[in-house]
Amino acid sequence: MRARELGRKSVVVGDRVGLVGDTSGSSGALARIVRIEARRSVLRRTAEDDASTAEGRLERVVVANADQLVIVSALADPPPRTGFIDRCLVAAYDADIEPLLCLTKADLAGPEKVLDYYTELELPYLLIRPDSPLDALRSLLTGRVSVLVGHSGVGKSTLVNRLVPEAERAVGTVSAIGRGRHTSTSAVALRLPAPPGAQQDPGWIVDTPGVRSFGLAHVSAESLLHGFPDLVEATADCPANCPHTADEADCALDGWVAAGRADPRRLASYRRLLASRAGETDSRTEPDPHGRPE
Ligand SMILES: Nc1nc2c(ncn2[C@@H]2O[C@H](COP(=O)(O)OP(=O)(O)OP(=O)(O)O)[C@@H](O)[C@H]2O)c(=O)[nH]1
Ligand SMILES: [Mg+2]
Repeated sequence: MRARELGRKSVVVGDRVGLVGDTSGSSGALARIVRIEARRSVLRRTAEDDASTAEGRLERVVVANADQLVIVSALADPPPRTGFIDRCLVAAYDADIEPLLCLTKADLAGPEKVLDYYTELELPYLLIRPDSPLDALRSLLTGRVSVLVGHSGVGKSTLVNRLVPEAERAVGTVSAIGRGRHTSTSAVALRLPAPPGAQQDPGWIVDTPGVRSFGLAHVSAESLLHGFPDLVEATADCPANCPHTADEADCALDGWVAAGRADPRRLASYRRLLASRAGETDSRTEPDPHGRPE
């Protein structure tokens, strides 16, 4: 239980805490959390993008002390959404957490379209199918705290169950998505099993409930650009205080894309995020085959 002296400070998954009381862990043991250690990293998201409304500012800490953000996207059922992946990348760079793209359901569709969109980024990725060995993923998880994020139904808990068989995380049917049904309802950190004979800390994996959107109201307009390393270099030629929006005639990003140095879809995605933060467009009204927001 939380000690009263913590006040309103909330304890989140991944926090390292100080305990007093019976820390034996035996049945009926009672210990109190008296201290939350300084966090090495904080992954946040807001309910919406718009920082000018109370709801938009409502900030949630997804996980503390994560080293790696595993962005889980299915290649089909539900279809991948690069707008959502772009948002996760912005959040990862903002929190100084390394991103890893996990493309699941590779047995249902190919990754070409998604990978083509990210060719200019050195974004590490893995393809996952139900029968594929997980050695490459395991070695990227070793010794680190990794958090899985993604829409509902993309296979986060399925992956956790394969990595940590005794986790017994409930997995759902994809038909339930879009109706606000999420199979996982809270974030849970699980210690990864140590391979036989291994000396190294195997690391931790955090399963989270599916999110409909990844609001970025807490990220400044300037920091949004960090999620787009393929565009950053161009802005050196922008006028001072360039807002990088489409109506800014001297913004160097247009010339950069016209010269073929970055994918026009990436610039469009960056500008959609800028506009969405400014409250100009509502990302929820963008067309989506599943009627879900990015
Ligand atoms: N064909 C195929 N189906 C998969 C794969 N991975 C997961 N699934 C199926 O996708 C459905 C949803 O999987 P979950 O693991 O519950 O998804 P989740 O991301 O944890 O969903 P939430 O907890 O709601 O966020 C289940 O029926 C899984 O069996 C895969 O690689 N291929
Ligand atoms: Mg789940």
